[in-house]
Amino acid sequence: MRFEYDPENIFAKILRGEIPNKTVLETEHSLAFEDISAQAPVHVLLIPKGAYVSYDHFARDASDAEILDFNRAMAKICETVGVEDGFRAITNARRDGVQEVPHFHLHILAGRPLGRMLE
Ligand code: IU
Repeated sequence: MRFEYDPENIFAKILRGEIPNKTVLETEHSLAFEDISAQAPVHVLLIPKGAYVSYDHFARDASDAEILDFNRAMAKICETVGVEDGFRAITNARRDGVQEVPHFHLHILAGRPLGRMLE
């Protein structure tokens, strides 16, 4: 699989500081911020700072340090935003996954019953 990263995508602009964001957490290799169109009381997007298009791209090409940082950031967010009653973490990829922004991001949703996703 060949991944082509578009440096003009909106999350790349956020990472370059060209567009403001409501930061939840920033680490060496990752950034988390509030989704602009929240689907739940908690709707955080966690992204790597590296130029990865999708989860499979990130999981294949990111360094161990980036992958560890991303996962620890995920745990830190869960500790700080209130997910005692549960949460959903999802990522969309490419056309069939209906990915709108072509920079890998994990949606973290919580704060209300989220319903069944898969039957
Ligand atoms: P998706 O997984 O690529 O389909 O979702 C992209 C998300 O990015 C979506 O939930 C948007 O509300 C969110 N988003 C944002 O937080 N800020 C923006 O400027 C834009 C999209 I454009």
